[in-house]
Amino acid sequence: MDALSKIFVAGHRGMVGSACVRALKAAGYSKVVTRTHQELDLLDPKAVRDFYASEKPDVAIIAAARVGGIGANSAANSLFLYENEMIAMNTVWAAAEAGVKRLLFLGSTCIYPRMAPQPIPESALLTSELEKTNEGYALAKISGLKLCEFLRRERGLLYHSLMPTNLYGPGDNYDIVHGHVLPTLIRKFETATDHVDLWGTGSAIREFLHVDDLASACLFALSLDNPPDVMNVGSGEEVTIRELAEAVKAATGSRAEIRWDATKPDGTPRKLCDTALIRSLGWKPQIDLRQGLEMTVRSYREELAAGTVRL
Ligand code: GFB
Repeated sequence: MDALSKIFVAGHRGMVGSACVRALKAAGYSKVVTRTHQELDLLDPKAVRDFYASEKPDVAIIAAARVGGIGANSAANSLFLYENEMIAMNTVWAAAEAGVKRLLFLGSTCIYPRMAPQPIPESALLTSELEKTNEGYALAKISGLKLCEFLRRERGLLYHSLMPTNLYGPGDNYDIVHGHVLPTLIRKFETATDHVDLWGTGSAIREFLHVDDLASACLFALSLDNPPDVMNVGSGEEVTIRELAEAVKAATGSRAEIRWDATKPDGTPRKLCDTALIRSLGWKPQIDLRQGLEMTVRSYREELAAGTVRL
């Protein structure tokens, strides 16, 4: 990939896609191609084939997906499987058919087994059962990364994948029911009067990565001549949901009392990815959780004031 490459970013209005576009532009890539959902329905194979045939990008970054937190996933595994499978198959297969030479597919560390060894190495893929709350999403992402792997082996195309840990940052979805835990907690503390109701027991352990760090990992992966098929991307910083709640409370300046609703699921008990591989090749994160939380509370307030926040 060089400064003159034409780069298609699928999902440029989402948190990950928009961070990739910002990072590409900041790095001097001026030929970035995007399409809104109205302009191109990624669930429609013919529309996606026609798009690649007419635009002929050199590189594609597949950041489009139906995403959501534990509530959204567990209530609609069928939809998460169907839409993400279609998006993955259409965007990757049609790219290969159109002769796109390089493609970066984005997944998630929820593709790994529920009881994977911690920190989770890439080799844990498909070694035991998945976490039930997000099985549909995980299966679709596993199909996508496998399709990239097969096309690379069979056709010599440089298609490869990154598996980021739980992400947060500007442009996140702050929907209380469907959102991921970190943005949801920001909104709950920002709108609380005297208490906040949080889900589960607070004992689950998660790792969080700022989306701008993921975007830098995407550019890094695309700069490698012979990237691994699958690489984890994480911060290496673990917190319990209880510790996260205290950190969000501090970052928002809230005084609300925290109450736990143990009737709601904890999900995977622990999810820390092993990032030895990407670090050994020369990438590392720049934004720690405390700093990232402050930046994100600020961007939430700005998005709210500008009327652009996704709720
Ligand atoms: O980000 P999250 O919804 O999803 O975090 P996962 C869920 C954890 O946060 C659970 C606790 O332990 C919840 O019990 N939690 C506490 C809350 N309060 C809340 C709350 O108000 N809202 C939410 N959402 N959680 C997702 C997958 O798993 O991770 C996706 O479902 C994807 O497929 C994503 O892989 C990165 O970390 O459990």
